[in-house]
Amino acid sequence: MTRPTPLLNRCITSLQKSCSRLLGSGASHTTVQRFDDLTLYHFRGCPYCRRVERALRELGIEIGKRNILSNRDNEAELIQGGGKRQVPCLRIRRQSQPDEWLYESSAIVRYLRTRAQQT
Ligand SMILES: N[C@@H](CCC(=O)N[C@@H](CS)C(=O)NCC(=O)O)C(=O)O
Repeated sequence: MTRPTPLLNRCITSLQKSCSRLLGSGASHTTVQRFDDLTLYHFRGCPYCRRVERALRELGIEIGKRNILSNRDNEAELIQGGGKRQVPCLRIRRQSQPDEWLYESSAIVRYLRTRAQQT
């Protein structure tokens, strides 16, 4: 068989990239990164939480999760630490500094994207 020309090679590479972008948009990562400093406060049925959970899957990030409806302690922890009863909320533990409690799904997804790129 004859070898593909450089132009054909470039076309194949470009097609492969487009396909993986299209297929990858809803797919999960094969490699998973675990971030032990992050915890997501959430509850089932919350559309904003689903948005964050989808981003976690797409980015291949695994973190701890605390459901505030199924566990009153989790709810109390969120209100006391974060200041309000709103989910999703991402708790970010920092060394020798107070924890950060990040509200707003769009801000959480942005933060997760940055973290995924750092490693
Ligand atoms: N703009 C916020 C909206 C979050 C939101 O409205 N969450 C609802 C649950 S879906 C909530 O926590 N409401 C307060 C409550 O249920 O007490 C975001 O994008 O995260």
